[in-house]
Amino acid sequence: MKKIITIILLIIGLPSFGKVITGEIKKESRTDINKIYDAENNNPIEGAIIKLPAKNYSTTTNSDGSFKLGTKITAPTILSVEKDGYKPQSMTLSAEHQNSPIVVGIEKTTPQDIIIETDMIHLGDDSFSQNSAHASDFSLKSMGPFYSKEFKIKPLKEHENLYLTIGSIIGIDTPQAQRLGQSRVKTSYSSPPEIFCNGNKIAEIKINGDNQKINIPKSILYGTEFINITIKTGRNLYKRSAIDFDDIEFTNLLFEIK
Ligand SMILES: [Ca+2]
Repeated sequence: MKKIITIILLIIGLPSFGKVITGEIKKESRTDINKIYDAENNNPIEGAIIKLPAKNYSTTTNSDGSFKLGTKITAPTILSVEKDGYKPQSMTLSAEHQNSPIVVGIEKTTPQDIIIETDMIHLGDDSFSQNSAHASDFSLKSMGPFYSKEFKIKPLKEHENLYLTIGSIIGIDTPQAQRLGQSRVKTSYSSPPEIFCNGNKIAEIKINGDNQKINIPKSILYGTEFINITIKTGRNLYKRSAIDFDDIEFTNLLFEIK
């Protein structure tokens, strides 16, 4: 008899209960835990290092890949993930991430990957408007208007190409960044940061964002195994009296041969 009542209750109750339950699950998942997992097999990753460099905050993931952000996100800031054997990963967090879980899949490195930089680099002159893209979260001192690094690669095979990925970059005040609402500077704008490889300009970075990928033209790699990569920040195009370099921050430079 008890069984029958239960079943009847379930049948009568389900439609309305269903709604309530769904609502509760949604609410729970909004405050759900942040997690780092292996992008290939979906396994949680323990011991990954999570950093918010601008906030001087760092933590590691638990055995289930979970982690807590012990700090409040009010303005866009870069979160980076590091784990031995995996490609460094980063993402730009905004205030919206405060109330939704941060779930990041990371990929194993291959012998073909060359990790150039995992530190946060600040280019510019430490003089910037508070309206600049993400300026409120700049915390590092500038290393000057450009960054440069040299490394060696094996000669590329015919079918192989070399790609540079910039994990995350913030602070760019170009007209394109302004149009996207990334910068609130109204009275001026800057030229884009430029990327040089072995002295050749190969790209301009016009907008802020994560995982911007650049194909290095093979023609400039012939006959050399040394790669010099230089990133120059832009300059304020409205300032005529003195040079004002655009203050930007970036992290995670990765070269991949594919
Ligand atoms: Ca500046």
